[in-house]
Amino acid sequence: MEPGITKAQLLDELQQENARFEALLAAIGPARMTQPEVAGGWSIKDIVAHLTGWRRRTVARFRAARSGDPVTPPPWPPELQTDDDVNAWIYAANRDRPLADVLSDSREAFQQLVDAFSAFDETELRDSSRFDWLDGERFRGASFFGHFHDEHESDMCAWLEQPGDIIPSISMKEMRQMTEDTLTLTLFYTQWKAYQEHIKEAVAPLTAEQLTLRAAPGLRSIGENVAHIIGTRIGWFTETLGEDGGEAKKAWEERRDAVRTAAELAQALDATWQLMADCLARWSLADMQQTFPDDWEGEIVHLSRAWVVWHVLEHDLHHGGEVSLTLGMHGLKSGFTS
Ligand code: NI
Repeated sequence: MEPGITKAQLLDELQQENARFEALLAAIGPARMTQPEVAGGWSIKDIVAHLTGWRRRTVARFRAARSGDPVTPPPWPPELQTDDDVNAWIYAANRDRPLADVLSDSREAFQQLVDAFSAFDETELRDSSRFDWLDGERFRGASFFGHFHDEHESDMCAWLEQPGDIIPSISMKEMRQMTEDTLTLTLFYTQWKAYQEHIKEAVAPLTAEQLTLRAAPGLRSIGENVAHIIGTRIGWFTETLGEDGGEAKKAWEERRDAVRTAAELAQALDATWQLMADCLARWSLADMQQTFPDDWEGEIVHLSRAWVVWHVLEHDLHHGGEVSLTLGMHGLKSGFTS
């Protein structure tokens, strides 16, 4: 380990590097990970499998350094000598595997790496003679993402920035400069949008009759749940926080008691998402901390913008779950119900 850093710092660096890697994968999204020919004929899934393959060798080496046992041989045949041969083997072994398995392997291998380091104490980590394959080279957290940064990150980012990107995303250069807090928030917001897209896709094809389906007589129907999600977004952002709801609010409130079609609900989900996304992009940390009075069953409470954002997010998830359950109960399968 590099002199001057502690074991805690090393583990922290590893987690930060991994959070950036996961944020990049989240921004690319599963639909695009299996498209071929991103880089030299490989898909994003192939790149992830490639990184996992080599990471497993690293884990095996550190485990052997810990236990004193011989290094567990890698899964590829011992006669493969060059990196190119090994790369071709890893590619072929993973090419036809499901994306979910490849991603879960990647996460498992990262956890194994963290566990392998955690098994050493700080003095051992500083003793480079224990890690003979490193030839005395000192490492830190970022070292274990070096191959990703040097060889694959730019291809993955270029792919992300192609026109037609479904998730408007920040550039990777910006992502690298982010603090951990900002990175986590960006991930939450990006995935919140992905979640609302799932609700929208599940609801858009429904007939008027299907929108009236409910889980039990006293509960909201599918259409009522989605309308409730939309109305709640508008209520908190415009009435409590005083944002100008613009067209999103006007279009919704003009027909306050109307029964909406699936297309109207889908459109209103988009319009209210845009209203919220514009606010989230504009608000500073100080804005997020500013409070607003709200009448809570006769008692005035002071709620921060940050709390309201959390509350609307949880409200989307809560009623989105109800929509998913109701769809499933009535045999309306969609990607959202699984
Ligand atoms: Ni509610």
